[in-house]
Amino acid sequence: MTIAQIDQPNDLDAWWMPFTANRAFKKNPRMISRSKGMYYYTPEGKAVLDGTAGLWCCNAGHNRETIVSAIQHQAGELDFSPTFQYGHPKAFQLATRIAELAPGDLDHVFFVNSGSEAVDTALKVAIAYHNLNGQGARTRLIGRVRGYHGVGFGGISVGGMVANRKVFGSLLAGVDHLPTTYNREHQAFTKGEPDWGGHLADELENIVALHDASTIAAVIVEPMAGSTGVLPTPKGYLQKLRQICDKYGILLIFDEVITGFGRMGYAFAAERYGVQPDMICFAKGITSGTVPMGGVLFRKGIHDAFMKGPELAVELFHGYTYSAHPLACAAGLATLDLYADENLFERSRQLESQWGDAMLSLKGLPNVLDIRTVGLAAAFDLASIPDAVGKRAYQAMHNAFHDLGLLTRLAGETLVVTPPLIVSEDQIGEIADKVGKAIRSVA
Ligand code: PXG
Repeated sequence: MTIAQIDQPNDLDAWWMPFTANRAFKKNPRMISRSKGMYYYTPEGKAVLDGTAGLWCCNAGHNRETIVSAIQHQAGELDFSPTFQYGHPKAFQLATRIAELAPGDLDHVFFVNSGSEAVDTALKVAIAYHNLNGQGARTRLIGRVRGYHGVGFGGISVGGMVANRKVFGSLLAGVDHLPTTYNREHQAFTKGEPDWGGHLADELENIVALHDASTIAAVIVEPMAGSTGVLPTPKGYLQKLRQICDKYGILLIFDEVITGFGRMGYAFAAERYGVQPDMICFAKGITSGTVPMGGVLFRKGIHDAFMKGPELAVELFHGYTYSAHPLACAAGLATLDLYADENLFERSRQLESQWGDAMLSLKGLPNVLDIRTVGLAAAFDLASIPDAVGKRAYQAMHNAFHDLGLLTRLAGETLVVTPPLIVSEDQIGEIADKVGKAIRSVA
């Protein structure tokens, strides 16, 4: 039996795939069975350049030896241990390491298993924090149009991508949204943060005027909206949000599930913008995608507000069976070592300009309505085929995989590329070349 035969699934029917056009996939699959460095391999052994770091998570590239051996070793030493009322050393070590990377007094870490759980954790703690402070009327949560905060009920309530919300009922009550920061007329083909749009943070003043600050718990935003198709925040926007939140005692949450761990050239985008949020949600890059893990960083004052009452009492009635799973902690520690040893956050920062120029060089190709780049991320908005919205980008993604050997991501009619931070300068050129060919293939 050949390796290809061993790797072939025998039936595609039973697995209901997430965020996937299941019927189209099962008619014409894009199958991946191995990975190494910058590459995926199909069951037939064909190499596919990873243009997306998996799903924005494999920032250190694939199957890196130190991470693999840390996970293998951990599985043999301590497979699982409870983290309710018991601890294991690597959870404490990893929390300390993450707190050291975070700006200011964001010095306490709560572990979860995904970005969605990180978001729900942050939103719950925001409401509980105000409650503890005698401000129990502060329950409203403010998100942003085109925001993505995972798929829990909290996350889709503050999220602003209509397809993720519209068929799921009435969602959380008491949620409002800032407007999107994207405006093609003012921002098309911008490299980095657009000059236009900082003033849109002032919309928070209007929301406060409508609901009154005394009812608002928190604002949650992504420093760069990734899932919706790479929308960098305009210059000055996040700073302004911080000022308005401070003015009204509203907590500011940065959802850094995508922007954390090097995508924007820093451990956290908060550092890039010089803005200190009250909480940071993270996931994905913490283990370079190898073992599921997420978490929330809290400022000292928020954590300390809970450390009152009888010492034997549980302070926060929240947590998951797999919070701080030993395999995830081992993977996280090895991943942070690798990021540091290879200066990958700095590398991402140094490559950003070349990356942006390479991607923007595709301006002028047929059907390209806008190209946005920031950090090591880029998005290409394509014009829809009349009466077949989404088909052009889907076909481009499919052709890139099968004909060009490049993994890309789809967001509606937008193609997205976000490579591992180990991408070489030549591979940046290769990604631009192949994205260009994929776009031409659907002209
Ligand atoms: N917050 C943000 C900002 C995210 O981008 C989540 C929360 C949820 O994380 P989990 O681990 O629950 O999936 C995300 C996830 C894409 C893509 O192609 C983006 C995400 C997930 C899958 C695909 O843009 N973001």
